[in-house]
Amino acid sequence: MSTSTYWGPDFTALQDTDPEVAGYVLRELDRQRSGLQLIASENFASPAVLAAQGSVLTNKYAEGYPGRRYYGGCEEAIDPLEQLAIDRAKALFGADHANVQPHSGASANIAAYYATVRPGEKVLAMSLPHGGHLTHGMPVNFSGKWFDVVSYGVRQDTEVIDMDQVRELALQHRPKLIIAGWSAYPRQLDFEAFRAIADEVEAALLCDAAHFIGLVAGGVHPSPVPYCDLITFTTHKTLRGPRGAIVLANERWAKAIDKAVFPGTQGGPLEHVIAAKAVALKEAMDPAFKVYAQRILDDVRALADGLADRGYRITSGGTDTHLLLADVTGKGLTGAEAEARCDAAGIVLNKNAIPFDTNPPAIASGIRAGASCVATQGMGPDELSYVAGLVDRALTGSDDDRSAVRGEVESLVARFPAYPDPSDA
Ligand code: DSN
Repeated sequence: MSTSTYWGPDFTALQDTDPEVAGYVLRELDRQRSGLQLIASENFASPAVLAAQGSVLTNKYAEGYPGRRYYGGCEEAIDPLEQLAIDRAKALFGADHANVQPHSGASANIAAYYATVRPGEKVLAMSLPHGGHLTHGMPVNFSGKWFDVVSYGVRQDTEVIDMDQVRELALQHRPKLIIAGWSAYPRQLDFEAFRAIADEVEAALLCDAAHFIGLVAGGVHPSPVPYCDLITFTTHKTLRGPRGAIVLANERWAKAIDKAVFPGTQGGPLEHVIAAKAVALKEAMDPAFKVYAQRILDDVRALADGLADRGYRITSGGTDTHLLLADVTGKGLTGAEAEARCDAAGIVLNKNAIPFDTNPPAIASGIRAGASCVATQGMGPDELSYVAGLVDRALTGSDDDRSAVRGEVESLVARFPAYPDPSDA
């Protein structure tokens, strides 16, 4: 094995070869460092994760699975590396089986559909306007076009999923696949109840755990693994890894999901990303990750309380995940206006539909905010209580107020830097 410390990626080479691209990388780094990142689906992957992803592993084709490849040259490093990622995923989540090849959450869900249903068959999933994902049956997505999707939602009075409605719809429509999972919902799911309903109608049960899987890894959220046939999740949200996804399966669905990922819906796996997933899984196995996961919950609750104290309606009355949805209409704003005002103050979050929203999705009546990034930076509940005040001033103040808030945001993030420069230490 080479003893050289030179291993390929070289930022100076990038600057020499393509200063424009290098410039955009630095601009984005600067943007991530100088603002408050509250987008619930984002996080800051560690330098170790970034290094694995930016490695020479990108050069290798490896269609197939460890020990069963369609290309030579995989035995030395690629096979044991992918197996390591698989073993870590199984160990971390106590799963029978893991497939670490999906390129994204949507790809993982496509594979899950491919394994469980045929075009035209019935699927029961959460409605997008109530917090579901576009791959859960949105009419302009493959899921809505190719499958007969029936949607369940939240109750209007509680804004919590109505499990009686889920059961009634399942009994009425007899879906082949039921999806438990969401993109914008602040509460935990009742996996046991979903399992009972799936068993009653003999449906496969998929959990789309993309948002909350890091909380599961950190032991602060119930695990879907004992109850669900398939669990898809992205690796870059609360799990804090690279962009990409993993599917877990029970023994019954293991072969079907492997065939569905490759050759069913993907070609060559991205082994550099799989390496970065392996690093993230190792980081999530460290006891420090449990502390991190708890900090996310403490932080988002402080933010929710701070906003509620200032007159914002937090949907469902609070949160027990890493995100909150706040109705901003009580302040005379739409979600789009709120997003733009926060942006002007250096606070990055997104407009979001709230349940039973009367505004169209591109306008929306709410904002979604998550604490994964700020918790990675080491901010705690005290800082998030302060952030609630900054958000309120950004939303309700003047342009001058937003400039002042931007200055305070810069001071705050300077105390909790993302990607601190080791040479500054
Ligand atoms: N688009 C992601 C989110 O922001 O929730 C989910 O894929």
